[in-house]
Amino acid sequence: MIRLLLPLLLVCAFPLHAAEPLPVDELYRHLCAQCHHPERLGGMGPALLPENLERLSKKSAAEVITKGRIATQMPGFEEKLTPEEIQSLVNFVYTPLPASPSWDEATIRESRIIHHGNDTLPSKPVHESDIMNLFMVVELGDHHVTVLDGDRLEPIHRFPSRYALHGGIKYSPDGRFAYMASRDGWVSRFDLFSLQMTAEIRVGVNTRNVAVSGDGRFVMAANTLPRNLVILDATDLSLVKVIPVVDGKGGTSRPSAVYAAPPRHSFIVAMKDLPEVWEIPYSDKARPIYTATVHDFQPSSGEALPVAKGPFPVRRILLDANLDDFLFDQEYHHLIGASRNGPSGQVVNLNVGRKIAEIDIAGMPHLASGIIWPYKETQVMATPNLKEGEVTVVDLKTWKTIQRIPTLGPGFFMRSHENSPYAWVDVFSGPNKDAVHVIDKQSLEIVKTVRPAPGKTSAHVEFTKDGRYALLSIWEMEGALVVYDAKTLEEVKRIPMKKPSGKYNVSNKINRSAGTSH
Ligand code: DHE
Repeated sequence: MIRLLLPLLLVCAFPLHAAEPLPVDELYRHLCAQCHHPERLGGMGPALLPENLERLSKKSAAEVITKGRIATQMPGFEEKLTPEEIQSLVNFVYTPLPASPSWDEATIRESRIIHHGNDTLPSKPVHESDIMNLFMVVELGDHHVTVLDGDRLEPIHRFPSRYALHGGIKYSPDGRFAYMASRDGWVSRFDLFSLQMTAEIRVGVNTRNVAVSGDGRFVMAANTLPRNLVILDATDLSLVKVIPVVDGKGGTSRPSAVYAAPPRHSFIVAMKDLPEVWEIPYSDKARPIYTATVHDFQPSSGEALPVAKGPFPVRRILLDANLDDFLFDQEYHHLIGASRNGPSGQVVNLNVGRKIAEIDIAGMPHLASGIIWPYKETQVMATPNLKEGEVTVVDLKTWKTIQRIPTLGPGFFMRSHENSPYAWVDVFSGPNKDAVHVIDKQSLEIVKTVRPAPGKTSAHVEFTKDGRYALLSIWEMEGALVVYDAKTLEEVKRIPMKKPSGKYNVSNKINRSAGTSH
């Protein structure tokens, strides 16, 4: 109780508009440090560092300090602070720390919270819903997650999440447990049988995303602060290993993201600041794949280094360029990546450990959102573009760009399903942010553009398990999920939500549907 009341007690104890303006670090120490940590590394409240606040404008930060944040312990300070003091606090929290903060193994271990031990969990679901057709929907507006039944298209549960979840929610291979990461380093494990959080751990100060191994034994988190990879035991989130991201020559890097590559029995990590891709096997079954004979590569300057020894050995694949964004072909033989500002994309054959082709996808493709489908005699990959109004379609046999589909503006997310003839892509920014295009996967043409809430951002589609319905977010505080019949493209219903962002269907995720993110 005291913990919950603390922010209010601190505000009450602070004098109304002090006669002498206090220096900003004093203001911070009196009003913020208790919840946000004396070094701004986060505590009950989120970390207040530029890296963690990237998604919050300074104007919105000033509003939060002034009015508080609904449904959290953050009080408003408008009666205590002048607008100038509020602005000085905003500037303070957007100033980088003089030295990179440390978040060592002991700190990680100490942060772990067991909410419900595995021995207390039920052996059957406490609800009637089909686990395989559940969605977890992230509601960024008030930092909650809704569990939605994809058959009845109704929410069955809603719970508070850590501040600012980012990246897809990942599931254990049987679909029972969900793993989610917040931008400020919390990894949480949620049980879809009992609908409760089982464990949480803070793995770093700023985290990019998490991946779950194909055998369900490990979770890997990619951290940008500190720059490392953290391996957790998936059953209780206990710490297994920390791997610093270093190149042996004094270079370090932020990981772009980590993904599991289940057919390879490994995790794959690309780097933002080093021209390298790392493959980290989580099982002894992984090794033979590296030596498989592959005939489709040409020599490049890249060179695969020998696999290091020890648990979770790191195999470093050297490239010509850093990769900000990437995805895999369905077999996980190839990684398709690009630098956000690079002139083209590159294809890395993971078996031989080399770049084998360049592809013409200039203009900031958002490859993490790329999807794949069969097309004529081949397979194609299609990606939205963060800078240009274009969906780029690439043949996965020849690595040639076969179509550029003009859209009404830059797009963020793209989705389809094996049972749907259509791919959906949003127009995330610009004057047409309310538009979502529906593309025919064979003619490669836009066949319909929906605008479910004129003037409001509409983005991120995901399908039900059978591909019958497509669920789309109205990305607004008083937003909604809009459910479309995926065949007729007509609206079926709306479910009110607080700024819903990503939604993740258990079956599509664990079966690695070619139409969704993995
Ligand atoms: Fe994301 C996924 C990177 C900004 C919402 N985003 C991802 C992934 C990466 C990534 C690498 C895949 C990780 C995974 O799913 O495990 N995102 C980046 C960026 O580099 C970028 C442009 C800048 C940044 O600040 O990190 C960025 N992302 C955003 C946003 O501004 C969005 C719209 C709102 C937010 O939450 O911050 C946003 N990103 C998302 C969502 C996913 C995501 C909803 C999961 C998509 C999915 O369907 O899997």
